[in-house]
Amino acid sequence: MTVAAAVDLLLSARRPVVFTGAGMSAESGVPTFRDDLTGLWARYDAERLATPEAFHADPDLVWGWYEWRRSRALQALPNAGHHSVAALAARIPATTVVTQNVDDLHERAGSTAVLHLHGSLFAPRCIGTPPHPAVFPDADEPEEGRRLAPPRCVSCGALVRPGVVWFGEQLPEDALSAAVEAAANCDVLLTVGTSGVVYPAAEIPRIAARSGATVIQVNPDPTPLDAVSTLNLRGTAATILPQLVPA
Ligand code: BJW
Repeated sequence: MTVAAAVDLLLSARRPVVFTGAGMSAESGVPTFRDDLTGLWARYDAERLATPEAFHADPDLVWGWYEWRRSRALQALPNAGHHSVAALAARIPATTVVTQNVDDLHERAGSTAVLHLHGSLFAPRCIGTPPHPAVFPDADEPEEGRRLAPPRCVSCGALVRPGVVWFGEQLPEDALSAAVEAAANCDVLLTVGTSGVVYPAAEIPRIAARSGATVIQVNPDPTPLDAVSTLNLRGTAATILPQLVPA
């Protein structure tokens, strides 16, 4: 299948799904999850920091890391790929956008009702029972990052934690079931910038493929999702997506 055929397929889709991972925001300057860490975090491994165990063992380290990432995400701007995703949904209102990203760049490009499978950097919550949202102050982050004690919940005094989904935690039930349903009922699924190795999110394109949808993948590198993709477009989100959704 050629890129031109992919454009026709995508723009004539009745219920497209766009499924995105960290590569979607890479050209906005947000490092991918599996890029080497920098600054104060250079000697740590992201997979080990993104766990409830790490937060309980060293809350200042983990909260500091998330505050550093939140400040980087705040400074970033949506790239041409995010704008193309929003443009697709403007052309085909039945489009569903499912993201594993914890930034808000899809929303800032104009996408609405984005399904966030792994939570958000901007929705901290208290670790008390039952979990409840928490207000937290804006930190003035140094370039290299810093250890930082998490704030305490004003209503119950428990620690505030990042509102993201860590390894071993349940994904938000509503977002996951809506994403599974959209994948099972879509005719085209566009997967962008994900390594496709973190479950259950990595099932989303596989569900679409099993249900008979055409899967188009955009990624500069091979991934395990190559096997379920009808078309593998080797390139970056900001260069390929504007070709798929011409202005
Ligand atoms: C570009 C680009 C450019 C670069 N343009 N592309 C089945 C099998 C095996 C294991 C499991 C399984 N089911 C569950 C598990 C365990 C685990 C898991 O999947 N582990 C695997 C690593 C082996 N899953 C879980 O623990 C999940 N929970 C769960 O299953 O709970 C079950 C449960 C049941 C009952 C009770 C309790 C629990 C939770 C997973 C949560 C993942 N969270 C993270 C962190 C979020 C917060 C944070 O950001 O800190 O989510 S991990 C991390 O990976 C993050 C990402 O969303 C996610 C996916 O990463 P992504 O987006 O694919 O990024 P990268 O960096 O991996 O890849 C970037 C890609 O972009 C690359 O391919 C590049 O080539 C490409 N690229 N530049 C386009 N410009």
